[in-house]
Amino acid sequence: ARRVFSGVQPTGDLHLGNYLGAVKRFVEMQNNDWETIYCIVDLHAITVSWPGREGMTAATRELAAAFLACGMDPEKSVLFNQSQVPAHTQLAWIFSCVARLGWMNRMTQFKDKAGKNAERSSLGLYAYPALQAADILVYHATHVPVGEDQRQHIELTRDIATKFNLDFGAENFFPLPEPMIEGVATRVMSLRDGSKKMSKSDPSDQSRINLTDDADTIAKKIRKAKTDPEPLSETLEGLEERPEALNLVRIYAALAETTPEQVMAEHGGASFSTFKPALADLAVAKLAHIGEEMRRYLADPAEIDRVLGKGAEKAAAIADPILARTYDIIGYVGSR
Ligand code: AQP
Repeated sequence: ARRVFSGVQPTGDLHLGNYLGAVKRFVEMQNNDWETIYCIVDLHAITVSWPGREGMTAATRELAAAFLACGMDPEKSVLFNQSQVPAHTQLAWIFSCVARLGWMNRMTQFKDKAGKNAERSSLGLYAYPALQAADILVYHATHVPVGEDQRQHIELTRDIATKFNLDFGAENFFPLPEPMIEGVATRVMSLRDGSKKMSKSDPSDQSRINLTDDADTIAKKIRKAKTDPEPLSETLEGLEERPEALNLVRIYAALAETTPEQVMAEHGGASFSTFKPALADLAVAKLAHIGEEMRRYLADPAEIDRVLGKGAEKAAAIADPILARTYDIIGYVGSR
């Protein structure tokens, strides 16, 4: 069976990187006969800081609205928030007894997010990848569509599955999930710095396009995006040393659902004063309605909560029996 799981943190507005690297692909897979489970990972969202009670609730509803506005269909995909399905945390404990400290110490996202002051980071930030492994494996998911930044965590998930199966004598119990890091937009870069990924936590709002930005804001951010003074080269190879230009070409290709080669065939040699407006028009056509749709969903928060509650029931119906089998494998009294 092909079962897809992926999660997104409710930690602020979704940006173009989250959209092209994750959510747009979630919707494509949903519409292509995969069994799809998509989770708002609210437990992960407090590993760095807490946005306050109202903030937490609002961020979760906003992310649900963004998913729905992007075309996620709760009849086709299981859509829910993580804290409503306790099996995630229950399996995470077991995985934190399987994962080795040496493995966790190698996680680059922890190093990036903890910064210089690792001693003051939460235990949750450190243990995050074990919970992420549980998120995926509690569904026996086989495929995980994510951006490039998540590759190492999916590899860790495979290591945890392998070691659990071996140590507990449960051959092939947990599948080894495949990361699906595909397409031209697996790592969308900042609009201000071609060497940094586009990120929610970048202090500059000019560095990213948010799905809530209106048409004017989207167009303005693209017109102001950092580039070098040269026009586009004739071929894609010519952009190798020009990360900002390459990023814009890749964004164009992803939005137009074509290849960077095709974009260069059409726009190669163009100056940025013609390429940027073309990209701005395309981005507005593809993105501006998402913000409007989001606002429409957010006008009825009770309906969003109902969708998430129903999704959580469906999720638990898959996860609970897998957790029960895990307990049985371990030999916990009460599970046999
Ligand atoms: N720049 C990106 N390009 C392509 N894909 C990206 N993703 C994130 N940034 C890019 C993918 O989006 C999904 C959801 O991400 P997340 O919210 O779980 O986590 P994140 O990676 O923490 O998002 P940010 O924006 O990068 O937040 P901060 O600033 O907190 O680090 C994932 O599939 C991710 O790969």
